[in-house]
Amino acid sequence: MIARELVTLPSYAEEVAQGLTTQPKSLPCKLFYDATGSALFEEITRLPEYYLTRTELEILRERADEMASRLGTDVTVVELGAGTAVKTCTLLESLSRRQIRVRYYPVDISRAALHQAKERVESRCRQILVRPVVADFSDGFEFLRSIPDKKLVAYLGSSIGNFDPAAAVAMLAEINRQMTPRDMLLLGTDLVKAKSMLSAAYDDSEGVTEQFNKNILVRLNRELFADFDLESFRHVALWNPRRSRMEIYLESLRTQTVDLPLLQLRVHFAKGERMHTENSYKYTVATAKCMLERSGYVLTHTWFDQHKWFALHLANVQASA
Ligand code: AVI
Repeated sequence: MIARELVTLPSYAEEVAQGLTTQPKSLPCKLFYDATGSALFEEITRLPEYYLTRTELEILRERADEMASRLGTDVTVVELGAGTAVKTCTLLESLSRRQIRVRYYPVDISRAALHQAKERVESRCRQILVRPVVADFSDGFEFLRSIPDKKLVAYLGSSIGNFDPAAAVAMLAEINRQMTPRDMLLLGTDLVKAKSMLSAAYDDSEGVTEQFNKNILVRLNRELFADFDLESFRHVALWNPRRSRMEIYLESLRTQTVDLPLLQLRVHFAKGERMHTENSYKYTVATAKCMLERSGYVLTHTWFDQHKWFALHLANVQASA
């Protein structure tokens, strides 16, 4: 017996209840990222099948000088969702060869990750001034206004791909509203490619992505006292060419009932029923350009890796009419 009145419900409780009582069932992908989920995602980025992270890093390494020359001087780098700042170092180093002082504002929800980011960048490049910003993007992007210099706002890692197109445009437009006409955006998008390669990236042979996906259930068991049986669900990753996205599900392997006492819910799953947990949109240059234009930017340049698996787009803020 759980005394409900003594337990504070997590902020996501309402969303979970909604997702489990609507057909088809779903769970919000933001639930992936507790401490275990973040560590599992780090592991995913090192998997041979998950080409995204290393390919983006390759572009940044090979094109950093070219990027720096396009950015001009006196630019401050603000990286949204910076994590431990593994990717940005090379670009910061190239910038610091061109200007006396480079300022770097890594922005993340995780204080621990930001601490590591500061240590990493400062140890590699002494002339870079690191100013970590702890922020939750669901509270908006007003903190960008308090950074006075000409800014490069970097949003890397294909994180934009986890938003549906309308939400992606809304978010990029919100960022845009906090930018000045001399600021720029550097956006990383994964590109449309062969189904076999995409499927492998989201259903790796070691089962790390499966563990990452099921970690949502582990979290609901721990935080909502739910009784999901992990063995009774399987990880499913499907390419949807019509919507240009990978779709991630947890599929029920049997007819079963799950209790979520804190939500006063008993949820029935049919055998083979799929619960949606994440989308990962894949872009072409044309669809990325369109998304940027609809959000108030002008695409000025796109860099690719040698196979054209991933793209980094540089965009200016559209001049207002
Ligand atoms: C964080 N995001 C960009 C990852 C992606 O590729 O969409 C999340 C992920 N989901 C499964 N594998 C990786």
